[in-house]
Formats: sequence, C-alpha cells, structure tokens
Amino acid sequence: MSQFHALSQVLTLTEVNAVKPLAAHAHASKRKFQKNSATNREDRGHQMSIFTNPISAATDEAGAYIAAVLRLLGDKDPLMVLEGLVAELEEHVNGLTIAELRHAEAPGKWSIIEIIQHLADSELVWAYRLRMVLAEKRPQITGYDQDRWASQLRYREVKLRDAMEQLRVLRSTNLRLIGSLSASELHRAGVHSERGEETVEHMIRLYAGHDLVHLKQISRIRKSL
Ligand code: NI
Repeated sequence: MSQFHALSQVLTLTEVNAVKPLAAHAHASKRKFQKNSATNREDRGHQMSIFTNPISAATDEAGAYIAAVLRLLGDKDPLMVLEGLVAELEEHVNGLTIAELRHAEAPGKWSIIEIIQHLADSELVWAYRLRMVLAEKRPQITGYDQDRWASQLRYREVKLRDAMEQLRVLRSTNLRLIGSLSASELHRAGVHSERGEETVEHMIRLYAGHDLVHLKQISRIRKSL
C-alpha cells in the first residue's frame, strides 16, 4: 500500500518517529527533489503519497503509513469526521489573508490553499474509486502522483473559493452515496496494485484519517504564521 505521503508535513515529529522506519516526507519537497534524485529509500518517499501508487513503494512502509493514519483516526466515527471536514476547514481559513493562505510551510512544502486543493482532488479520485468498486466486479484501483498533480495542475494558483467548492460538492455527493449503501455493498472491494483488496468500509476509515492528517497539518501552519 502506498499511502505514504507527507509524513514530515502532516504528522508531528513524535508521530513520525512513532511510525519509523517510514520514509518521512512526501508531499514535501517534490519541487526540490526531482525523480532522478530519488536514489535511496528515504528519497523515494517524496514520490509516495496517501493516494498515490508509486512503482517503488514498499509494502511494509505503506502498511506502516496506513497504521499511522488509522491511529490518528482512533475511535472517532469516520463518517462524522468526513462530514465535518469542510466546516473545519472554513474555521481554519477564517480571518487569514491571501498571503497567509498561500504561505508555504517551508520551501517545497504546501500552503493551506494547496492542501485544500489536494483534498478536493483526493475527493475526486475517491468519487471515481467508490463508483468503480460499487458498480464493477473487483476493479483495479490505480494511484497517481499527488505532487505531480500539485505542480502540473497549478495548485499554487488555485482560488480558495474554487477549491473549497469542489471539495464541498464532491464530499457531500460521496457521503450521500455512502449513506445509501447496504452492509454487503460496504464490503465490496477493489484491488489496489500494491495494497491488495480494499473495501468501501476501509476506504471510509482511510479517507477520514486522511482528513485528520491534513487538518493537523493546517493547524500547524496556522500556528507558524
Ligand atoms: Ni494527502
């Protein structure tokens, strides 16, 4: 499983240490570290992300990342987390200037707006995956390189309003779909090329954990402003 991203960006140092030997970093520094510089295990982490499917992802590392995300979710109700994301984000961005919203946490790392666009595009990908898993028989789940999406799709130029609107619409659409599912539909699965079988139920927990990871990251950025 290649759910790897951004450990250095999104988890506190303690959490990163807790999930060693995970390659830390990931959303981080892609602009600085291009693929051809990825010569060791840690550098490869820069290309990995929670919803990415890098060829080099090591199963044990990915598994450790998933464990960290699920630990963050703890015993919280994943549906409550998913439902609360947009309101939480709105609270976080309230009162911030454009400059603050576009302030990168560190060179090569994302700003708050970039994180929100990442969440919006993650939701787009999830929308597709959910529908494939529900309508097709054990479909293949494929990944993408979120850092390349961020640069190629110009997350830096995105307007907060647009990113938030995309996220709001897609999240509520996905939650509506999930709310209509039967128990057996929640157990339908797709097959991820590295992570193997992945059920709708599991994805719900994973995406909820992913929300928390990025909310934490945004809190940290806010404190540093
Ligand atoms: Ni992410």
